[in-house]
Amino acid sequence: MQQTTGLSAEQLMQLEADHGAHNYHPLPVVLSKGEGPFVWDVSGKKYFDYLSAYSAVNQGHCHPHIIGALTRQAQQLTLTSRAFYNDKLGPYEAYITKLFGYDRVLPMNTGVEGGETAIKLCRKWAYEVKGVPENQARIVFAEGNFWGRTLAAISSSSDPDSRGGFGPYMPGYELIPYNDLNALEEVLKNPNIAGFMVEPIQGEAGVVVPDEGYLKKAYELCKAHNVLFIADEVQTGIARTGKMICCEHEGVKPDILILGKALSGGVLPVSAVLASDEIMLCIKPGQHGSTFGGNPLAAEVAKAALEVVVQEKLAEHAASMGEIFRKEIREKLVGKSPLVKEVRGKGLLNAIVINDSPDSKTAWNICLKLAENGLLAKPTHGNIIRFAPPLVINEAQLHQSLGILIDTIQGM
Ligand code: IF1
Repeated sequence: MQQTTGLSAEQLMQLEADHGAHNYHPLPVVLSKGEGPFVWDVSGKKYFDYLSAYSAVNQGHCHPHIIGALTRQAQQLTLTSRAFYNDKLGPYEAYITKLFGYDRVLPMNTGVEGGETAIKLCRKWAYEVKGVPENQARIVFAEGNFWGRTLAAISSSSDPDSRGGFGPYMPGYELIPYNDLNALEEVLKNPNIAGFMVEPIQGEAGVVVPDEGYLKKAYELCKAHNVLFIADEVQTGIARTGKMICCEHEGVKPDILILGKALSGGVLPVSAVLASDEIMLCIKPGQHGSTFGGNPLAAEVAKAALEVVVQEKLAEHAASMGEIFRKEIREKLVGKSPLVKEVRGKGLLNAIVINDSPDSKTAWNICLKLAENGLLAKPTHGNIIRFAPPLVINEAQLHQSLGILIDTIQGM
């Protein structure tokens, strides 16, 4: 039975408008329930969720195995801090390191904290192992990167909206074009470069898929220059692109791997940084941490969330559903509808590019119409619409939702 507040959608939206910061511009839909690939609004209307909370809900909304772990552990012990041991962290750490093939994990909460942790770790390694002179370590990023909202994260951003008006910025970064191996080779000539931090597919930039071989070659260039390859798989990881991590498509094992979002199945903020002994043991007691990182509730939830991905073979499923998705969109929309220029993506991380300028309202209006017809998606950068349903969507549901998508766009 759905619990309601007794307030209308209009009243609920007005409360946010009146009392909340205006740092978001949501679609006018007020949700109050989720299950699998579906969400319901306060009036009981059902939608396909084609955003999955920005790929945090890969396992589907309120997955019983994850919610079971959450509710069991919530009644037992939620937080101890890392001043003491707890009985759930060790088993989780053993599980996640084995699953992804790393020596060690450092647990944090949000994705951006994972990125911060990776950079701190990389800098420490640069000074202690590589031999970079004090305070000289530099980290390379690609233009269009997005890894969160902290000052360290926006300091690497090339997006004026994310970055503008928040200076001064953090030093020690290099910015090169994405998908450009020559630029990477050039910047790596600087012996003080410690790491290259990159998204295997740029999410926020609009699901930008690099050329085949880019990641592999970038990794090899990093190796040749004794530079750490740091993969931000906060959005692309945990089966979203059809492999457990997206780098696997090119046989790359990152030196530092950052996971977040779906690591908890969207239940609470859980992130993780994975690395080898050589890298991870550069950080000693007292040098990094967090009140909530590694708490027993998060540990149980994350272990359960990963078990779902493994047991339900969500990576393979995402790969095959993604093939169907792109094939259908290509056959029915690309070039057929004057509105759709391109479809791109991997697994169930896809986007269509709308044939209009980034400052037009076309993509926003398509999303409003899609919502009316029972499918939720959100534009990014004005003229790109991301399509990322929960990976548990079955083939019949995929075809049904594709029907909504295709009919809506063809009808406009
Ligand atoms: C917002 C988009 C997604 C991420 C990658 C780290 C983080 C993110 C690759 C930080 C976060 C978000 C956050 C959300 C919108 C969003 C997003 F719209 F910007 F493009 F996912 F697609 N690395 N992505 O994508 O993780 O600290 O938020 O847990 O409004 O900021 P976080």
